[in-house]
Amino acid sequence: MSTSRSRNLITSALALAALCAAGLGLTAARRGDTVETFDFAKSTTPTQPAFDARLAPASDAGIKAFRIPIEDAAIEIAKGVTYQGWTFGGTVPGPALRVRVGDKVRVTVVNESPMPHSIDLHAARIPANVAYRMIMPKDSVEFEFEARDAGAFMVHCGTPPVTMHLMQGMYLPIIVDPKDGWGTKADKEFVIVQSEFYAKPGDTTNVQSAMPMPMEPDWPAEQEKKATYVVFNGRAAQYKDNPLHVDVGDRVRFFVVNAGPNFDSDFHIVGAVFDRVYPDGNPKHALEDVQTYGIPAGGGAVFETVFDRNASGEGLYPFVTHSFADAEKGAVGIIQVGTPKQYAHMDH
Ligand SMILES: [Cu+2]
Repeated sequence: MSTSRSRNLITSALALAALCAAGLGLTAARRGDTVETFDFAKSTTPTQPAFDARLAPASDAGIKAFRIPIEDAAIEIAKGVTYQGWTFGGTVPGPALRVRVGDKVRVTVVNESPMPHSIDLHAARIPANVAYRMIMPKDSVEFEFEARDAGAFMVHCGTPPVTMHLMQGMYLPIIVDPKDGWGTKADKEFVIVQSEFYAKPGDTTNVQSAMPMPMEPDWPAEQEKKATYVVFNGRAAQYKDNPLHVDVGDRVRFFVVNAGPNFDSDFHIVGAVFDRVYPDGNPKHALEDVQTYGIPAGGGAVFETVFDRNASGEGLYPFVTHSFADAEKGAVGIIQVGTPKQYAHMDH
């Protein structure tokens, strides 16, 4: 055997080994050993001009690791109205998490605020006393669970009084996709979290400032369930000025979570009918051709509709909670399909 030929053989063997390694890598990826990390101290959901409701697909990574800081933040709960909130990740709602059934979900919550908080993740089957324990300032909690149930779930702070931590803004959505997807291909996906704010003007005693003070929690109003604002994604009526954009013909999937703390959400799109609703986000529960679907506080559902050219085509479509006192307090937005030539007058 000539030197050059043996060298070629060695090269081939090395190439084969490399291919095998690559193959093993693929198998590993398919087995779901790949870890994808999301650090919400480093990436914050844009909230201007409106909270970004668009949702990217979940990746193939079988292990998804989320690091979520708890921090106090001034948030805008209506146009020009600020509120001194407590947050997951600096926004209200906190960042949307997205995983698939079968994924291992690693959660690390770091308390960077001056008071005790905790996390309660409705998508997890896990001993609550361990995962959902109190997290003192500067402390953190870390746990892992396997996502077993598809759906749109609420995540929130569970520190007593829970209502106070909810009215301060401590909630976020987690979307769990079915193992084989939702059965239909959506062209656009959005996440919408409904919640209430109970707010009163901030204390101006001893404050000399030209700026209006942030609003503060109104505990008696909350106990009487007299909401100041009812909102989608943390700010009253933000999607009226900044509609959600879709194209004519799009199948659109909405993941709706109702964080409450007190009201139901009666989710409805004016001018459309839902082809499918998955109560609690379970594909086995699919309902067809639904006008309005109620989501309890602490619940979620998945909605699909198609903006067909010859039906709900080019135009403007308000989405609301059909409990209209709540819509008038801010739980209203607009879906803009295509580029309508003129804006119809709409009072929704
Ligand atoms: Cu809390």
